[in-house]
Amino acid sequence: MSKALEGVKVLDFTHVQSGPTCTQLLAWFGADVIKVERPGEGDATRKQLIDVPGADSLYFTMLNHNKRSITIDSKNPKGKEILERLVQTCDVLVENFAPGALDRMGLTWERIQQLNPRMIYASVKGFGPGKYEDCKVYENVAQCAGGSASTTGFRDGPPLVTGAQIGDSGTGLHLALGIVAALFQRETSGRGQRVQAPMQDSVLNLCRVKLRDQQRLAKGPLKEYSQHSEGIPFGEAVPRAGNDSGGGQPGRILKCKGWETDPNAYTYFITQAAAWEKVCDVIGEPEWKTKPGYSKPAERLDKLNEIFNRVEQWTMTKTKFEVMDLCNPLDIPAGPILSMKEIAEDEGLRASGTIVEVDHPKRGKYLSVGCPIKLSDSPVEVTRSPLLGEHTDEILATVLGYSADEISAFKSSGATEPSKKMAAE
Ligand code: CAO
Repeated sequence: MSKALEGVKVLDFTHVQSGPTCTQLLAWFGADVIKVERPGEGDATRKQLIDVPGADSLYFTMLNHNKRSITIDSKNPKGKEILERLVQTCDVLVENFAPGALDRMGLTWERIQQLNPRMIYASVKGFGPGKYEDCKVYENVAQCAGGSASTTGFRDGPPLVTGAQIGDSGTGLHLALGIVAALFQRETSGRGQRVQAPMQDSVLNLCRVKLRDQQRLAKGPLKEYSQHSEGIPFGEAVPRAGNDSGGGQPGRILKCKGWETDPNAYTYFITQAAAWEKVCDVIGEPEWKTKPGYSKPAERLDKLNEIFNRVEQWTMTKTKFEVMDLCNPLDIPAGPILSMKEIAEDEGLRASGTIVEVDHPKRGKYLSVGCPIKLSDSPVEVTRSPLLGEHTDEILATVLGYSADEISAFKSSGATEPSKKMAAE
């Protein structure tokens, strides 16, 4: 069966997490992703958080499946020449270097357009144009600058970053969509274009509901926030809302049986208006169905703490899975708080290919997250990440059409070896 992006060649100049997430998705959809790495060193994550001595880290392997690796010193004249040849041959160039780094390699947008007017040139930077545009940015900086940290955590605690890598992987997803849209437009325009997804903007996009609440706040208190039922006045900015539901249906994280010893014995529980009568029955408060002040959603807003405390008395008598099993048939939305251990063992996620076991020549078998997006006509087979420079010869021969003699001439130019400066470091 063919793949959705079959025939698309991606020159992958990405490193760390944001860019590699994007190009991994493109590879899973069938693109030929050629990862260009610094000779001798490669993507810095290869050597970060090492758990198996001598093998690429899980950080690297889990973000670089289905790619090929070529080592090129982009500062060596012969290396520059090869890079320009690759720009002429590929459809997409993806990079997430610090601002200006690609320009300093000689690959400005103007030069790229001269070399290949059909090239789609996609970049991740921390910030878009403005006073911070030259900053280097990592995940948590983006979470803070994009509005996530100020709205995450509890009102009486400090801002919090989330475990979900919304700054890096979230931006990679945004960039991948931009690239696919640009490839589609190129079908009619015949031209490439620039695609930019700043991390701050991508995080903000994921925090859209908080900007919604910022504007609602000007009109009065946010009644679905628990601080409203606690009688605590709101300030000028959207506060941290703990585990309150971000939607119109009140929800909280509640303790379940075993919470005293198991840090994940909790459930998310939503008192959805449509299921209110069933909630009342299941927790043993049937009179709340008709009781004034409790029967209508708007009347309940100042009593959410009392109501959730009562629901929690019930959930504490059940395991998180029993809560799920009892609530689901009644259409009461609830969900267990799953640990990473439980997720790793989840049969459903394994069956769907979202959790996959991959074999690697240097580290053996390991678990990874497969492609979470399922295309019925473009199935994904996850293959291991490349070793550093593993496909240098193959790419020179098959993509650029180099003969064996040309490949050895290229190699003796030093462009695939660590530069003296790098070797000394
Ligand atoms: N050959 C020779 N040199 C190479 C090379 C190659 N194949 N590949 C990279 N380099 C060089 C670059 O040219 C650059 O050199 P100069 O600064 O001298 O021009 C240098 O390596 C380092 O690149 P960098 O500045 O991007 O790397 P860094 O480790 O200092 O910064 C990061 C990392 C992530 C902070 C920065 O790249 C960045 O801000 N990227 C954009 C935002 C982003 O994606 N952040 C998310 C990262 S995941 O948390």
